Amino acid sequence: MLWLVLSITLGGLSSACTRIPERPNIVLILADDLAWNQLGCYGNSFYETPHLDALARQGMRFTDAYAASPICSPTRASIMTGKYPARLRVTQFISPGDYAGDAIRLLEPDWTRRLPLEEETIAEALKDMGYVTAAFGKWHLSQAKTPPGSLPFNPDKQGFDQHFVTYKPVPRMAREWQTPENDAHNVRIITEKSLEFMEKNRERPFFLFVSHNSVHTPLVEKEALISKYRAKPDVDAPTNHPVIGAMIETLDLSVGRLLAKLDELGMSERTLVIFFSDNGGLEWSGDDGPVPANHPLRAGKGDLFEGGIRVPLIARWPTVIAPGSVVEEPVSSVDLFPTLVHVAGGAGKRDEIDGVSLLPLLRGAASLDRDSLFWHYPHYHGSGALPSSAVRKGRYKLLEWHEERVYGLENRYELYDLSHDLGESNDLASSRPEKIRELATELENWRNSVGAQMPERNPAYRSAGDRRVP
Ligand SMILES: [Ca+2]
Repeated sequence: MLWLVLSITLGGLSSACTRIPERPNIVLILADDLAWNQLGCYGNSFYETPHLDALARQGMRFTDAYAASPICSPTRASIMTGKYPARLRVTQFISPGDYAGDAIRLLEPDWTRRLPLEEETIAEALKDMGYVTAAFGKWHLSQAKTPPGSLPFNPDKQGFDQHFVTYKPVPRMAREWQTPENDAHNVRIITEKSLEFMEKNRERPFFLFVSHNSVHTPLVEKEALISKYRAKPDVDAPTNHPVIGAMIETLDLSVGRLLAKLDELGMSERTLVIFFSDNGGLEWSGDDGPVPANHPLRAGKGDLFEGGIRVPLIARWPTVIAPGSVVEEPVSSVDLFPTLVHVAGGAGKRDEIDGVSLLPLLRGAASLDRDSLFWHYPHYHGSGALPSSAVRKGRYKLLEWHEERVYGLENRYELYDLSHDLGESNDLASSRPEKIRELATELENWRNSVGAQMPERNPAYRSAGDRRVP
């Protein structure tokens, strides 16, 4: 109670004297399957994202930000807890069909199909620090994606005072979405609940998690908006998709509405706004097979190549972040938990979690006290991605393929120098054996340290099969 009285007193002082730092409001906006290359501020000239581009101009843009997983649920679990998906054992999206049968080389481990309630979430941590908390939109951390089945593991069981869970639309309703009134990917309802929450909680620090279902498939939007992108001169370029353009514009408009509300309420200065994506873009099919939708990055959602894991990250906090900052230090979704606790006035490092606070970067530091980032995906994915692990250390990135590891095959490792080879096209594995040994050892030590579950040899496996199609 004494603490509460003190904080109310300090809050009163700070509104009278703007020089005293206040605990900021926090708005975390998460896009679904938005690719690194799909925003204007990340170099895209086809998609229109004026509000996100302005957010980057007013704040900080990260060039080397990563999702801790190439798919939805594990990254979301890492955001909530600051822990690697491998440590949580939430390593696959919830829930795919099981890969089994005699054409599959590896059996996947028995992973956890929900975020266990005993894990401390960022909402619980901030709530304990006096924040009011809300989650609106996609959750995807329980086996059932929407109520009533999802209720036992919904956000209200994980520290969120208010919540509203949405899920992507069902494909058979596609015709209905083409009407002007539609809200196919729930962007409007998620946005309106967020605006209302900010309005109602303007007098106290809040943590608002705006978790969109867009731009995940199915690819649908209002016809009028799609037509605008169909009419663009460069619509035939392989990475340009008119429906995704329309979906991204809708998402960007939502961000604009949230930022306008912060301005209207006079809260922009004391609000940290973060925009992030949960994994890379899904590669769609063109006339000649999969389209390199994440170009210049290799592959897409499901893969540990850069296209699957490197994502946009923008942070704006006017009293702390210098406008127009660009940060090249590699950062991960596991860093959001310690960062938000740190900016709220707590400790920047907790022993039990994997991430580190990004507050030094937000304040202008060029780098963090951390050498390496890790990924572990012991699963197959519908995109054709195969079980793999990866480590990034400085300019180098090592990938390890588990089929090759388990069966003692060649080409178990691939090594890339991202400073010269962003597209991961020049494998250095045969020319840099000492680097392979160093990074492979580091990767294996990390897997052991977090108790990573490993895929195992499938005794029923009979066929060499096609390596890319499990
Ligand atoms: Ca996703």
